[in-house]
Amino acid sequence: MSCSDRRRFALTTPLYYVNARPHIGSAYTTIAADALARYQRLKGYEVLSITGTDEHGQKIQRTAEEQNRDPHALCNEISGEFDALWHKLNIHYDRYSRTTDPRHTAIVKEFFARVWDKGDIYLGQQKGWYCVACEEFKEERDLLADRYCPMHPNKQAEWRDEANYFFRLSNYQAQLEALFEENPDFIQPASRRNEVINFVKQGLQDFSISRVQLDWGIPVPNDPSHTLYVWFDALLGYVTALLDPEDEPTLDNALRHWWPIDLHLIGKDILRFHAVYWPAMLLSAGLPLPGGVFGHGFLTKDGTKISKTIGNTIDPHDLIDRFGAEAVRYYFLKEIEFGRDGDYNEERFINIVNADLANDLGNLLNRTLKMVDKYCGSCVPAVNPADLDGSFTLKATGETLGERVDRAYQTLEFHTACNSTLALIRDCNKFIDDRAPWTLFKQGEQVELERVLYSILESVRLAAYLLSPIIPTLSTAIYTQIGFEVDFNQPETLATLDFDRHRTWGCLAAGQTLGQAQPIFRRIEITTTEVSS
Ligand code: ME8
Repeated sequence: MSCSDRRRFALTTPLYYVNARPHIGSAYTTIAADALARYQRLKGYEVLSITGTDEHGQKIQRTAEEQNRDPHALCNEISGEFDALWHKLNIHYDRYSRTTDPRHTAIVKEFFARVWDKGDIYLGQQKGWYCVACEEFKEERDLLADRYCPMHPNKQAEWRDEANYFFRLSNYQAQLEALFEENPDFIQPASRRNEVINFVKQGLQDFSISRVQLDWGIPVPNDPSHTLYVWFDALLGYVTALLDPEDEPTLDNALRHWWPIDLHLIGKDILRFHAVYWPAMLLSAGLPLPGGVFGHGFLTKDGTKISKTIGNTIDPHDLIDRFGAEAVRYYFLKEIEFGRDGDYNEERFINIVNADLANDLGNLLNRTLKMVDKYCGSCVPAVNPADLDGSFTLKATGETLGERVDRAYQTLEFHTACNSTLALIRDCNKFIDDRAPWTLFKQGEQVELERVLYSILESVRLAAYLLSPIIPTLSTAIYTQIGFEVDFNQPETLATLDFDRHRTWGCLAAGQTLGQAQPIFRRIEITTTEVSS
């Protein structure tokens, strides 16, 4: 997804339902959003990263009823659980939007009034099959046998026949088609774009934006016997998030600084809401449209979507407690091509983080620092990278890596960013075997020895820099051991690292005093319970 020219970048995760504790699927989107936000900060962009919770609607009301709980108490508890997980996963968000915030109600009312004044809302009769788990009406032909929902195969759609307010989506058919035509990147990846274009081509139908048998939500401003449909309310949570804490909750205040948002990062399940309904609502209210929507794939377990409603979840706390936040962040971004579905497999998880983080990256750093210490004193060898000829293949690969990884982050190909960087690290391991620094030392080839060790050390540094949006704590450990004073988890300290210099091979300065060599990532030992669980 290309960023606009302004040196500012605002992005959102979905606002997650609070019907159940967060699972690894919610974490997946938020990890990706955090990696992208961190990359933009590394580039010197001012970033606003938004997440939060979607707390109204029938799904939440029913969950509270089933648990015999006050919905407010349920929302507070589960919203707090999401927040706690983001801290544990080392996710830095700037705004946490909760749709039960009274300021949000003010924004929704003002927005509704604009759409009402435009003449895009009318009272009609809604008949159809409703999936409460999706909070969405479904065409009968899209449901499974006995009207079970394909997204939640354990939930049956329910028949509804009631008076609802409708939004005139059909008015926006031509404008949406023009939007997709003129902005081919508006919906990413291309497969999702085609899906949406085909849907719109079939002809857009108005959708209902109120419910009558629902208390838990925002009353329709000019008819409080209706409650606003949860999606109409929830999408506006992105706008409420833009208010500064001291602002009066008005649309003007919310939209003044950060609107339009550059990117909505979502799963493919909620693509239609973001790529069709949302732009139409914004067009109706006369507001500029977001930069784009990226709909990633599903994490599956044994081929079925991992879902709170289905109940086949993987507890992210358990993964983090056993393997650490860095391993979890790395595995999901490296292993699954962003945009495609990916099945979770614990044995593969362990093998990948052991191979990449413990063996290839961690051991390489440790071995290299020990050799530098032994053969060159504890400083970066006095080498001018310009003097390294074509036999230093690491230099040639390293010199193009920054560009390649930049493209990968811009297009949200996190797996490519990881794979390209790890390829350089694997080349380093091979380079050590080929050049055998210990033999160069014995032969008294000090100049060549220093060149070899410099090339490796500089490649590890570059890899740590480029992976810092994904594994910030490991990257900090590597940078510290190479002698920098920086913490990739502290956005303020990033200003001390010039992006163009640090993403370029050859930036390491001769004579820099190295830190203490210490293992950065402990190998995960496979136990039979871990593999079989
Ligand atoms: O849809 N694999 O909330 P939600 C990958 N409240 N990502 C997954 C996933 C999986 N198995 N399961 C969930 C809602 N996700 C609305 C959003 S926005 C204004 C309102 C992620 O809690 C993915 O990002 O059901 C998906 O779109 C989102 O969680 C759905 O979260």
